[in-house]
Amino acid sequence: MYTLYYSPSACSLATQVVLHELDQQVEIINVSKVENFSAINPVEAVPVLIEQDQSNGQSHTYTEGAAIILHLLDRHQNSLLPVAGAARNIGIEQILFANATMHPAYGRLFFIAQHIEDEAVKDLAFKAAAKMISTLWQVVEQQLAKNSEEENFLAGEGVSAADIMLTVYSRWGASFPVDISIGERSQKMIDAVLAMPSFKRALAAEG
Ligand SMILES: N[C@@H](CCC(=O)N[C@@H](CS)C(=O)NCC(=O)O)C(=O)O
Repeated sequence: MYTLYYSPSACSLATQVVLHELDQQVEIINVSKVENFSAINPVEAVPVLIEQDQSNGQSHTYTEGAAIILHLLDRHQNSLLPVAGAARNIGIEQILFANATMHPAYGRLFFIAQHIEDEAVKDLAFKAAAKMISTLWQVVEQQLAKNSEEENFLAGEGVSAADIMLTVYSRWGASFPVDISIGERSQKMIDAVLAMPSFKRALAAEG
């Protein structure tokens, strides 16, 4: 049994989608309703996952989105990450690309909106951040182009964990006055993930 701390539409949405794909029960808790979240995660960031061992009642707290997802994929049988070989390495690389490269690039948009007051500076900063994000989507486009049109996902056959993570981040651009260019194959991958019942269920659960 899992408990997931989330913020609506944040990166924690990807963790919830993965849990649904793995057919795992999860209780989700909105951090805005938690009084002392820093006691749970001193970084004060979601996702935080609590895993409860039913046999002995002990629980373990996991933080850092990529580590949480890799832990879940290790623990439960799945098709979101190839089990071995070069394909697995690519799948892990893509998860880390999503978490450590694309997520921080989008994170700049939130930072600019919150911390830069001068409108001209803000505009310049938004443009520079959007340019970087568009460059990263080109990298995604090139990775997708290595596969056939039918297998238009980042780690070969079928939707991978990295596809889910990138799809969650792709939704953030609409909240800012920026033009982000997403290639055709990347958009096709995003649309396929958005159409997954697990994605719709996770969004509905967040309300
Ligand atoms: N390195 C962390 C970063 C997570 C992160 O930035 N989460 C954002 C939401 S997408 C958050 O909770 N931000 C709130 C804050 O930093 O105060 C991870 O990958 O889990």
